[in-house]
Amino acid sequence: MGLADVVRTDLTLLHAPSVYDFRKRTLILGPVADAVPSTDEFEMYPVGLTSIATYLGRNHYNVRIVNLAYRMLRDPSYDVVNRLRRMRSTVFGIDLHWLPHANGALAIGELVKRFHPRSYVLYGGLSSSYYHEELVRYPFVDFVIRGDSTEEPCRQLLSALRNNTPLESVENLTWKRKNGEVVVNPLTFIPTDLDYVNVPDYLYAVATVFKYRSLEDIAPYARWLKHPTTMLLGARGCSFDCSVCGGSASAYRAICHRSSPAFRSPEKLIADIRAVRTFSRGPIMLIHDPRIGGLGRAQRFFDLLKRENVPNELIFELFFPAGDNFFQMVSHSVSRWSLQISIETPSEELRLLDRLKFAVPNLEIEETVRSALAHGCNRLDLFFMVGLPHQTYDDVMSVVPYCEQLLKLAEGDRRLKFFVSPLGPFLDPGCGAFEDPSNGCTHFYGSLEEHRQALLFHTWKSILSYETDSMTREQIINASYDVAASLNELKFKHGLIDELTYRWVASQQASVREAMKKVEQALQLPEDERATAIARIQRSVEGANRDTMFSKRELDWPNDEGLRVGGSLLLALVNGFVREAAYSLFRAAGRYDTEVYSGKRAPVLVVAPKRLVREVKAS
Ligand code: B12
Ligand code: SF4
Repeated sequence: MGLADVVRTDLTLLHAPSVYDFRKRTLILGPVADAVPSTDEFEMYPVGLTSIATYLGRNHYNVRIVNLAYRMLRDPSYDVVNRLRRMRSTVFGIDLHWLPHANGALAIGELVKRFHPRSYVLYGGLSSSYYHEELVRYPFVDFVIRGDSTEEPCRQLLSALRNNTPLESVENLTWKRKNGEVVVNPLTFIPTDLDYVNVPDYLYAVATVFKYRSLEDIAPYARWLKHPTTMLLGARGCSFDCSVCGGSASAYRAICHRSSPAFRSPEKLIADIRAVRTFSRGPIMLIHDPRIGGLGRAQRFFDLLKRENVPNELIFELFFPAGDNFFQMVSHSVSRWSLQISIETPSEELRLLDRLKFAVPNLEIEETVRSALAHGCNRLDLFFMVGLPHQTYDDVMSVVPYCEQLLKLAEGDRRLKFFVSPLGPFLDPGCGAFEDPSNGCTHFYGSLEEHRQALLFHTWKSILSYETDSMTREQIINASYDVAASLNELKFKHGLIDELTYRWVASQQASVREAMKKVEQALQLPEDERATAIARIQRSVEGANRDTMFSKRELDWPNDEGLRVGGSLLLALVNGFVREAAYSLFRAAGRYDTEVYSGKRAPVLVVAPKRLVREVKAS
């Protein structure tokens, strides 16, 4: 005990880029990140890293988050190897939550182990949980913690390592004995609700800017400082079962053994909004349809929201139709609000076949749009997807006339925004379409290692992990660019985008098609000429992944007023500072594990994962 305990970092959480050496490789990963705030290196870390850090902090462990992907993107000369070499930590935790990190996350783990052979390397996240047995067999991996809620198992692990107690008692842990034997501890930590921890904990993140003197280590994504959209996590898990989603009800049953979502209570969501307001005037997005936990919960949330008088814009998702009653409730509770609706396809039949959201007649979608706009929705984003099972090229192209029809119904209302993007780069492991080919998809990569290697191909023609019963990979790519070009025209024609945006997207589309052609031609060259030819075209390929379906600026919120530094933020920082000082005293006194989870655990599912997926499908 003493000073060494106070300063030692117990856990360093590292977020890797999608491809480790993306700065050196020619890559056209495809327009896979157009619809999310981050770039195609997926520099956004899982929100749960902040909840792990804050939960462990309350138990007096020192935890630090370092967003390596963001650092590498921001600064082309950022020396990641040197940075890793200089770090000190008992455990290095790496998120492999999204499978597109398979390459970067494994490379970072390998480097960490090389520089710190006596430290432990831990992985976690949905993909890690799916591939835990394969993952733990890599020589540089010591531990995988499975499940959607790992704050308490992480504490148990740090406690076991500190006190040298048996690892068999750490919930959700997959690990190796000294002789290499793999041990899979039961997945028993499945909290029934999400109130035991702050998630996301933005104030933890802000406080650590001062503790570790780095804003860049903790920044969520490249454009965040200019466009600080924040989010509230309504639940872990989902009650829907879309066949292409690795976060569907059946996927959570199989991967996390969760039988129903863990919801965050309305009271906690309001507390989260208060925390965000201390530093941001920007929009706040609630993840998941507020109604999936029942109408009573939604009503309570909106009642509390009304009392808060929140000036920030609130963005809600909808998974099924809503009418006048719902929108009345929303508009009475918050002054500015918007909607995001992913109907994925205008085909009613496909939505039903693929078990998607809005598996209802189009008339109900149109009525939802009408009602939302009539009740003052500030902006309504509609998302469509390319590459769905059973979806033909013509189905994809039908997105454009459908958008035109919606515009006509809404009398050209410019609050309507349309977005289309392909499903990719990978089919989510655990989703119905991945687990069972009768759902209409064939995937080319099954194991984690295959996905890791796939990310090294030069274009998304080979990286894309699947084809469907109705389109090959090449057809999915062509359909993506064709529908995006048509939609760009439509948006310009109806004044939904300005001329600059229209021209920019059109020129990006032309460049990416040209770049794809050049790379494909170079790949046909004899092996000894190939590398030089690829290096030569590297420059023209730069930026080819960006703004090809639409401009990222179209996703920005116009009244995004950015970060603010006011009295309440300063108060929160002082609180954070006092709290950290108190934790240090506890650490110096050797007092750990004082706020152990005492809430409910969901019953453990005992059926083998693959069978479960099939059972859910059959039912
Ligand atoms: C919200 C969300 C987003 C948000 C991101 C929020 C965020 N920063 O976390 C946005 C919209 C930006 C997003 C983007 C993407 N998403 Co998304 N997303 C979701 C969604 C709807 C909810 C996620 C959720 O509930 N998280 C809560 C829990 C599960 O995670 P958590 O609290 O962050 O972390 C806990 C655990 O995961 C674990 N954990 C995580 N990391 C680590 C690390 C260690 C060391 C340990 C021990 C534990 C651990 O412990 C945490 C704390 O308990 C799911 C669908 C669903 N229903 O799950 C899809 C989902 C997770 N997304 C998915 C995908 C594919 C993506 C994209 C790659 C899509 C794309 N091509 O653009 C991008 C990646 C963006 C990036 N990284 O930059 C897939 C992932 C499938 C897979 N296995 O790969 C999902 C399952 C479904 C889907 N297709 O949308 N997503
Ligand atoms: S895509 Fe479907 S299953 Fe996945 S989180 Fe959204 S509603 Fe749930």
